[in-house]
Amino acid sequence: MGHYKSNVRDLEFNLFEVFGIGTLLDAGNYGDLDTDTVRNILSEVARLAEGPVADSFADGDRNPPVFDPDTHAVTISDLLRKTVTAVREADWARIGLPEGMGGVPAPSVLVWAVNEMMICANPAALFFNMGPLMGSVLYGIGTEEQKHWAKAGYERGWAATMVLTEPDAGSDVGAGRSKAIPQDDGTWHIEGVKRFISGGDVSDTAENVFHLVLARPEGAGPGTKGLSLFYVPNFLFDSETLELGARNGVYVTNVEHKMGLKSSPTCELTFGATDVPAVGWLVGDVHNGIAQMFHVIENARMTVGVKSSGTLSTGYLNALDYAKQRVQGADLTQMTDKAAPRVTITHHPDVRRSLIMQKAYAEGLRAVYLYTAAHQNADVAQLVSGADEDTALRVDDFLLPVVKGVGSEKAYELLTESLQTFGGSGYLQDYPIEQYIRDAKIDTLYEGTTAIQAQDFFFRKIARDRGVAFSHVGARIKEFVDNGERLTDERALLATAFDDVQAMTATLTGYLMAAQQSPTEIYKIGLGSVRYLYAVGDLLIGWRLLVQADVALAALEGSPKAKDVAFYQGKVAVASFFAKNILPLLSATKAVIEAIDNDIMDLDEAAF
Ligand code: ST9
Ligand code: FAD
Repeated sequence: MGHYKSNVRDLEFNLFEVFGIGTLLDAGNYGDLDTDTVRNILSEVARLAEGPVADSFADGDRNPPVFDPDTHAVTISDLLRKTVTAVREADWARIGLPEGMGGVPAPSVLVWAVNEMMICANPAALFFNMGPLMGSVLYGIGTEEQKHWAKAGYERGWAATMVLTEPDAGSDVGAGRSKAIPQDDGTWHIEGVKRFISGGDVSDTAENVFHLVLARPEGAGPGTKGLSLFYVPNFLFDSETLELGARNGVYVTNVEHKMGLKSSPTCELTFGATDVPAVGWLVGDVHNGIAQMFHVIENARMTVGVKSSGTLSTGYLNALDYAKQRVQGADLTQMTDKAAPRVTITHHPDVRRSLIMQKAYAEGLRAVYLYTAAHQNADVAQLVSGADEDTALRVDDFLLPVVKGVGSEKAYELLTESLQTFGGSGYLQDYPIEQYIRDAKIDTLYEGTTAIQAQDFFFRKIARDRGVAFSHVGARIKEFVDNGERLTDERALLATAFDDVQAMTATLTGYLMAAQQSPTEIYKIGLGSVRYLYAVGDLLIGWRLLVQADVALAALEGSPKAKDVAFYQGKVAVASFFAKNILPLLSATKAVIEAIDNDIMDLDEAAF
């Protein structure tokens, strides 16, 4: 049995019982994809993920790719190559790609459910397969010729990267110094050094890699708005047939040694530092780089959130398996009887507390990312929340920092609970949890650190949106609170949590207004924004878990299949536990946010 444990039952519960997408599928909204086909896809993907994809997970970590600085090349192990090939050949990436590229139209909830399993079975290996996603963005924003490259490149299995970061430009992408020099033939020559580029080399698993690169055309203005987006392939090629030509002047000049995700080469890429220029093409023939790149970034942030939640899920399921078997100590009611029978650790209250917390965040984060995904298709959004097309887009945008920021932080935090369940054994490489933790830490860092997510959430997704998306989601929460016979205590707890979050939003908005007169008031938002993001995350998790519990209770009141009874009972218990144990903490967060002062901003650095 491999390390990876999928949770197809929970995915199906979300899609079919909570959202009810079967009605859309069976009405033909997504062509041949009907309910049965989607169920088959989920179980087929789980089989692939748990088997061939998961196979090289530990080996890739212990035997990471080797970089040869003389040839600028990376070599990978045969086992990792087999995984990468299995992923490519299975071609699940086709689901949800634009039809013009040969993709299969599918609701986003299905696409992300598939991604969860494929990515979390072996996250580092999946970095070799970013070509389809980058290609789909290029297909959406490129010129006609670039659309052809996107489609044909996908057919030829080309790999791809997103290239923003430089040594002095991490969170502050606008500080980037790489430049683009126009050529008479309409192409550009790119010069500069980018670092931390995932998949900058994919060894011999693809014949070509294309890089989507942010660089500043000579004479362009400062900041992100002065950046343009360029398509820069490793090998030049025939524009029509895509037959490979000469090597382009972009080379891997270093590969990082990392805490985790070791089989994903994280590369320094140097453009145009040799006799061979790094030739690039302006994407879409327009200078609108940062907005174009955000099409990639939005997908990547969602990917990271889904990866986090799915990693916690497999961590929890591994911990649960272990806890059911590990015998240690007597039941607490018999603690003074030294001859009492020894029990499995699932009998100990603290182990149960820990397991239910892991379950709550694993299933709660999944519920939130799938709710977000539901707003990526107009018909699904209408069905799930009554959002029209414009509101659906806003809700998707609004929830993204929660999926990424809260997902990555909470998954990392709760994975340490999964490890704790194993006792000392969890610290060993005999079990996958220590690697899950190392592989998951990066999720709070790349694609915008948590601080960046929190600021994006408040300033852009709430203040700039004038609260439109938040009001829509808030109205759905209120509807749930006010309507329903079941779970009355829990609904009351949710109502208080909702009021607390509303109050926090008002307080932060007050700081923003006050900053117009007194600029340092804005520090208070910076001091409170991560805390606030987590609070909204907990509110949303609590709400979605309770919605699920309501569905589960209704199912239990009917005549559920015997095999489903425990599943539904678990849904009710986890939602109730979360409401009683986590939601009340938001009142404390509210008090903290209301009492924020600027003392630590006034403190001399020397005093730290
Ligand atoms: C990276 C990659 O870290 C890591 C690997 C990811 C892997 C993902 C894989 C993808 C798929 C693969 C498939 C399988 C693979 C499996 C792998 C498993 C994970 N929304 O506020 P302003 C735009 S890459 C939309 O003034 P500043 C907008 O155009 C590196 N657009 O910002 C705006 O103009 P306007 C990632 C947004 O002060 C303009 O930017 N690095 C948004 O100039 C300017 O906005 C980062 O993420 C938004 N939320 O710049 C950098 N925000 O206002 C993080 C801005 O007119 N830093 N725009 O609309 C930031 O995000 C900064 O806040 C900043 C600030 C750069 C935006
Ligand atoms: P910094 O920006 O220097 O941040 C340092 C600390 O300061 C952080 O805690 C941060 O939250 C905080 N901070 C910085 N600015 C602010 C602010 N304005 N407000 C509040 N706090 C702030 N990049 C790519 O372009 N492509 C890739 O494929 C890619 N893959 C990566 C893979 C790995 C394994 C790693 C480690 C990084 C990758 N990155 C990639 C880069 C990644 O996106 C950056 O590391 C990330 O954006 C943070 O930038 P930085 O490391 O320079 O940290």
